[in-house]
Amino acid sequence: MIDTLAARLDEAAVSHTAVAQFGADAGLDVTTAYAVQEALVARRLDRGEALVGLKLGLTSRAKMTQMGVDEVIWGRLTDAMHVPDGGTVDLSGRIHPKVEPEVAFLVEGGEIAAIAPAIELIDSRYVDFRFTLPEVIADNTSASGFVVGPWRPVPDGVDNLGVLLEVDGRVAQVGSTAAILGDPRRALPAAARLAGELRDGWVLLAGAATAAVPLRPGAHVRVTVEQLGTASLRASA
Ligand code: 0L1
Ligand code: MG
Repeated sequence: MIDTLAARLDEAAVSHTAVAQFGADAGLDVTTAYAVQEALVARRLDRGEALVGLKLGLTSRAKMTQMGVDEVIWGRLTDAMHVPDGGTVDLSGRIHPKVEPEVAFLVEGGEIAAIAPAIELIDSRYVDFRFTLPEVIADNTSASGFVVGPWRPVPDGVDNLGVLLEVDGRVAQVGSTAAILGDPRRALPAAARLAGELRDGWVLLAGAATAAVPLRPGAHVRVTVEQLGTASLRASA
């Protein structure tokens, strides 16, 4: 069952065609869902992609309440998901992408070595972006892409930095890093506990500071995090 579900999600991503939710008959629980995620990402690694980090999801109280859970979830990042800062995201390779403003950490020796403003691109492989908690875990927590702005040393106190998400120069979302686990630095112990490993040089996406917004063709997206700077991307036409 694990391989069958992983194959279905992989096919959806590769063909850019959403799949129906698995439904109660699949009997997916959280433990099995992480096994599906591992099998799903293994297919990407078999095609030559490399693991470059981890992401946390459902890190805000609002998203946890929405999903009826009290624990964050995690997913895997590969090099093929990386979009250079200021680069273009090819929308023909996506289903119904959204962007959300995040904070990224660079991990060295099990510690946070640097911090950067970031954009996560999420793109559920399920129809209408609808899923249960196990279903979204199996789908690698909707991970599809990420942009990391310039790295810098972690300033004192990153627990309440202003965050701005602009689309085509207009403010789309305003928030605070406080929405990320109360303090985004909590992402490190959470990721170590949940994923069991954090390799040197890995990127850790700590979570979203605001709700996600749909990524439309041709849109220019810029995220600004107070004291950290900006990260940006453009969507293909
Ligand atoms: O990164 C995230 O917080 C997304 C987690 C999965 C839920 C979603 O796709 O909105
Ligand atoms: Mg996210």
